[in-house]
Amino acid sequence: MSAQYLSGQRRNVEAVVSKILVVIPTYNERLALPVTLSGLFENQPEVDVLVVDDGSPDGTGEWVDEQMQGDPRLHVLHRSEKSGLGMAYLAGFEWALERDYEIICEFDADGSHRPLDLGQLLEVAESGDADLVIGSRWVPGGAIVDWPRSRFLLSRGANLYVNTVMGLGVRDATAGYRAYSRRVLETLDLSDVQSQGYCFQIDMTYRTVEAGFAVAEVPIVFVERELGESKMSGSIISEAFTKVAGWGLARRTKQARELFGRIAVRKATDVNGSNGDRNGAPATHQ
Ligand SMILES: Nc1nc2c(ncn2[C@@H]2O[C@H](COP(=O)(O)OP(=O)(O)OP(=O)(O)O)[C@@H](O)[C@H]2O)c(=O)[nH]1
Ligand SMILES: [Mg+2]
Repeated sequence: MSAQYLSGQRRNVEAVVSKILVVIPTYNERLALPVTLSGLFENQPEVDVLVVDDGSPDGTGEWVDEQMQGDPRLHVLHRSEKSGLGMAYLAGFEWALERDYEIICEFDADGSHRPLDLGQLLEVAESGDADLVIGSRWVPGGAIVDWPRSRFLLSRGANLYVNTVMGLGVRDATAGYRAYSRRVLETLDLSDVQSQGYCFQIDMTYRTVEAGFAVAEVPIVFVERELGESKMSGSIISEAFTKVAGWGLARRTKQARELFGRIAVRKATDVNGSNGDRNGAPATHQ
């Protein structure tokens, strides 16, 4: 199913029934995480948060340990070493699926994702109109604040590349602000996902679309981080470039096969249909 653009309303917390987990991967986010967490709980006090920390040398994980004492909504997964955004999210998803969360969100610690936009994503996720809701920078109403031109071009270029090569019909396939319904994560073979950097987001989008789930994009305002350091690197960019080329080839080949298969069946139906008429027997084909 193709993606659609939806502009959600502020969520009516009174009507909430879903159990929601926001997964936040962290590596050296000791400066940014406190601001992010307080913003999140202020805007959506009923959500739970799981921080997946890869042994941050700056003490992010230990800080979460302390905060958890006074707040049952806050949880942490400590992992021994930095092994990429993708692996951190997969560990978080596994943790969520072992519990009774119905909507599982992705959220960056670095201040780029505004907590006040989460209501829109949850509104659409809870409506059941989509199984994956993406907070999109590249649909009408979406925006980016304070990004240097190089980052703007990288994100825009990456999404144009993904759309041209793979044709997923998603404007912001690299976005890391998301809400998945539980059944997406239960259905996909997560043990097969190997992507590390923001390629993980493209990988998950691809699998979600291919599995036939509905994807919606709601506009968000993305803000450049003010605290801490970016983990973007050349290897993260080249991982995405190479993998997208392979996925694009596989997807286009599959689409071509399906198209030729449909044409072949239609031709066989036409031939057998006229035979069937002549013979007075129903047409069959294998
Ligand atoms: N657990 C874990 N978290 C990570 C890892 N790499 C990045 N993160 C977290 O993933 C989120 C996004 O990472 P960023 O460094 O902001 O990377 P980005 O958003 O792709 O790049 P920028 O736009 O430059 O900020 C942040 O919360 C990071 O702390 C990792 O290897 N392990
Ligand atoms: Mg970031």
